[in-house]
Amino acid sequence: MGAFHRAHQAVLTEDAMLATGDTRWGITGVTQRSRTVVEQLGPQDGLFTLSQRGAGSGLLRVVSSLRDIIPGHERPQQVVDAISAATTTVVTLTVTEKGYRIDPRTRRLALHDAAIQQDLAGGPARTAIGQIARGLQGRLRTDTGPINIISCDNLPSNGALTRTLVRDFIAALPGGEADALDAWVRENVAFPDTMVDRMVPATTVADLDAVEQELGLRDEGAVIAEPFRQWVIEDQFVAARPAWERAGALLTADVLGWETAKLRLLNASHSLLAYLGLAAGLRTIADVVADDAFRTACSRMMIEDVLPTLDLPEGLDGRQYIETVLERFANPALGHTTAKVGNDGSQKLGPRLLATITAALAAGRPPRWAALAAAAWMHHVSTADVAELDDPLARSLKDSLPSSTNSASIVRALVNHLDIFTPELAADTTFTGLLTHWYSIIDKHGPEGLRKEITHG
Ligand code: CS2
Repeated sequence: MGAFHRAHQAVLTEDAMLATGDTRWGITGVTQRSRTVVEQLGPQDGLFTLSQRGAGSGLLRVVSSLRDIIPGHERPQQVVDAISAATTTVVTLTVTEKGYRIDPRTRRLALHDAAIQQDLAGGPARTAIGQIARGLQGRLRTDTGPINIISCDNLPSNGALTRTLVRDFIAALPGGEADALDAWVRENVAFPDTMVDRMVPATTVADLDAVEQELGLRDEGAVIAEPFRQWVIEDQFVAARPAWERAGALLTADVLGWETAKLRLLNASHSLLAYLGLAAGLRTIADVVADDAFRTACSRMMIEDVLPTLDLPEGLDGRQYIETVLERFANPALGHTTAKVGNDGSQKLGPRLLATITAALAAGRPPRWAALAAAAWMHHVSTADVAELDDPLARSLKDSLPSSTNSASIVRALVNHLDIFTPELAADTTFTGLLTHWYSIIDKHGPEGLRKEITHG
């Protein structure tokens, strides 16, 4: 029940109800780790304000689709029971890349993960995948019928991936539990792929104060978002759902093209700008894209490195998409920080950049700008202290760094971190050459040298 869910699926669900008059829907939100959201939203009956920032922002809006919130870490069984309930026919997931517990080398469920092992051993499940699998087990046992599980995270083929992870969990269950449940899941659970898009920065105290000024009430759960929003969902459901298409969602058989374009163009550029900004001491994405050289790097990455790798779906014009993305990044009112977008790099680099890099290398095109993104990330990893490095692999990344400050050694150490890069990429001298080139420019010549190299190099 983070800010992204509130500003995206909760709003589209309410809009679907408004458009159809079918007001039977309501959301039970779940928090994974902390009580903050429960404390913010509980006392205000789940109501929260959406404040849109930027051109076309309009009035504040109070959203009312959230009915209940479960603090998942305190009452994990209640989460499982909610997934099993006959009244639940949709579960959406916004748990970020790391919330899926993927083994990066196999792209399967990380069965060695301590929390997954605990969930498999019985007792109330605490991981998202464990809770879903246990919830489905409850549905089979109590005959509550089919359900749609909808991943809304920025991962390639997020629906198929979620299905694989849930089935991996089920296959690892002890005794005779696995087979019957797996067969039931195959028949009764849909895992549509989705592409979700809306930039939602973390709400600050200043944002809450601004909302209070305008609303005349203190809303502890207010969320800030850009006016733009998009949801493309694979039209593959097995149970009732809100009429999101009436709220502007696109239901289609081909989500892959949309999803790939968004991850490789928008999210990859976002990461590039975040690490360039962190290297140059810039606070927000809008500050970075306002810098001519950095904007050039971002636009050239999309046009030269990414666009040739894409198979665009009908209705998506690549050049126009790129222009819109750059305009959205430039939104000065959003305050999306480079620190926030730059967090969890170890989880984001793979889905956002590596397919582009691999495809460009295979086609004989040096992925110059995508390599800059990875090199700038490496610079962030090697210069931020461990507490500042907001990443589940922070400790392991720091431990893998050499004692020398030589650019080539640092690049070699990080590119050989095989939870992030593939052995093929680590061994590719065109790629490692580009990484070392960019890394040493950032390291030796600072932001000014980097701007010069981008512009004239
Ligand atoms: C961002 C995304 O924080 C990040 O990593 O790139 O959250 C981005 O804002 C959304 O995917 C936009 O839809």
